[in-house]
Amino acid sequence: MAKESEMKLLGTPASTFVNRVQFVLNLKSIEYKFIQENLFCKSELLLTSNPVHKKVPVLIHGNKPPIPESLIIIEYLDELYPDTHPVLPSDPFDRADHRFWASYIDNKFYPLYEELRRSPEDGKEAIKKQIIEKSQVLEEAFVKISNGKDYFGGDDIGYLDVVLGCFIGWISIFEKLHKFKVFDEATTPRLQEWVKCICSHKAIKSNIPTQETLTNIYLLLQKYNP
Ligand SMILES: N[C@@H](CCC(=O)N[C@@H](CS)C(=O)NCC(=O)O)C(=O)O
Repeated sequence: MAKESEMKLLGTPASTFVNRVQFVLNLKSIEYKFIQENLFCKSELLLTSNPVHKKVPVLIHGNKPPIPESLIIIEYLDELYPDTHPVLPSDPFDRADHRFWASYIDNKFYPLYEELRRSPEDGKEAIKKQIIEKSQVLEEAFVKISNGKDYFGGDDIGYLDVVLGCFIGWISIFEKLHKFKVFDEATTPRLQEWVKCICSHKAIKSNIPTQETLTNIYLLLQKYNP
């Protein structure tokens, strides 16, 4: 029988969506057991814990049924431990606004990277242009939400910082491999500074996969899932 309070996280160390959950577990100083998955040969535990999507992350908290989907896990943890480093804002309007931008990041911004990876050469420039346009939209959101501070969350990391922050490693790989700049001094100066703050934050840096790991995964994806 699992202990009532034991936290288990099913994931892979180089998964962005898993990393964002790890960031929140770190911020809240929650101890957890990491159960490593092989996404090329999924375990019975993953298939039965997330039968609908069969994806990581999945959180298993004690004897409760498993919780899939990174944003749902993060909100669960935030409600469970509201007093230790809350990540969502307390004001209902601000919470709605942060959820809007989280949905924009997951459904409009990040999917373009997968499109870029899979696109034939002659389609890549148009996708890069869309990524840059969307990064400018995010810059405007950052300026409005951060209110002159270092993070979307203000003085310290909040919900949107972990939601977008988990993609920093991949963004940098795409910049190198596809020779373009997503966040830069001229077009997104505030987000460029934000990237530096995120990468050096103690709750974040230990769970950002290395550039070498991500490059190897990129090459594997190109080979087995082009
Ligand atoms: N919307 C999901 C996305 C999760 C996701 O795409 N996970 C990837 C790893 S980064 C996965 O498990 N992929 C395996 C597959 O697609 O079969 C979330 O936010 O948790």
